[in-house]
Amino acid sequence: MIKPFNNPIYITQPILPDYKDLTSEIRNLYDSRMLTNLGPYHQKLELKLQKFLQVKYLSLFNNATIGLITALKALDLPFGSEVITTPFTFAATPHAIVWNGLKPVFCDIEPKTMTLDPDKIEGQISTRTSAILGVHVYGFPCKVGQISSIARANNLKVMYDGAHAFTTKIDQESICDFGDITVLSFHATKLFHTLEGGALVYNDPSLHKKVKNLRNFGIQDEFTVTDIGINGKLNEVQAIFGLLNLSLVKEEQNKRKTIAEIYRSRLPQLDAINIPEMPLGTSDSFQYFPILIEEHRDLVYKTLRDYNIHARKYFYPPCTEYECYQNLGSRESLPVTYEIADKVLCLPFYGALGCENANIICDVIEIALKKSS
Ligand code: T4K
Repeated sequence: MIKPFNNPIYITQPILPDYKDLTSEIRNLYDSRMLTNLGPYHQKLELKLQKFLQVKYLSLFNNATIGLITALKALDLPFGSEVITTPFTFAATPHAIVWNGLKPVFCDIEPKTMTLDPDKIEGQISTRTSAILGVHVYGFPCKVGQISSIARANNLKVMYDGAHAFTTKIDQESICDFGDITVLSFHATKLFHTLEGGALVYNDPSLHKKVKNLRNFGIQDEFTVTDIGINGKLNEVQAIFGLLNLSLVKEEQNKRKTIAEIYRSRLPQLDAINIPEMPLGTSDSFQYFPILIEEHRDLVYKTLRDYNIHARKYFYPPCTEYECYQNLGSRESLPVTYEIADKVLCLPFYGALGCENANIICDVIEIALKKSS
């Protein structure tokens, strides 16, 4: 008989650097007393990440939300203009639009990748539209080619929220190469993290100057402020964690791959369960493991919780159910979003989970679905 876990099994568990390595770097920090304001660890991490992801420009931020807000500001979109985005995302995505005095226009997603449906974007474009903000949800890439064509034809900027897509690639090319700016999250719940943190990635050198300036209050030098900037700086302790964690990412991904194989081999045997597949030619970031459950998602969620397994309904409800966005979409106008949000469940997914626990999670899901029949 399967017993509930004594300690909770969460959706994720952060990787952590070797304690001795960490303290030796912290010792250096004590000696230098340079704790923040784009210090040497910060600079080193920016360069390392640029190389690791093979991207042209990367600017670190203190979290992805401030990164999103700054990226939209850097694109210089007309105040009050409309940004087409997905309601199937974390609250930070539309919030960043509104924090810039812009209006989110929610467009439905397509069922395979759960990202913005390009065929529905055009119907949402008006004379007030200034940008498209797609989300590579769970690391599934948006249909970047089609979105680029639509943007080009309508003179729109394109931004991507790549909070879940740290190493996602399309045909060997980093997902961050597409669109004007991509935002990454390095929150503790992410595959690669700096406790809290994030980055903006882009190819345009003029954006680089602008982003760096906005990140540091718009300060040019000791006596000159040229932009209404923000404090988006990542501190040196976070940068140290980042440098040490970066060397653990590959191993963590391999462990997650093994867990994904267990889920993939066992769960599709259950009639109610579908596992979304990454499109051909794309490589997974192994950030989340979403499954879609017909009819009985909430029963599975609750049964897992009875066994102290904390799967998460990311992203239920859709953003259009939040009080602040209620007038901006509904089940009728966003049918695919609502259908996916009703079925989705993200399973615990981290290296230290181990094969045995992954199998127990599958057993409990089986038990839940038996109850339903
Ligand atoms: N765009 C998208 C698409 C996003 O998903 C997010 C964030 C953002 C933008 C904004 O990125 P940031 O500004 O945060 O960089 C979590 C994360 O806080 C959030 O970063 C993430 N997406 C979102 C999907 O998940 P919660 O409220 O679900 O987190 P919480 O505290 O319930 O954590 C989940 C589980 O992780 C816990 O049950 C236990 C475990 N955990 C968590 C933390 C914080 C740990 O083991 N250790 C920890 O330190 O939002």
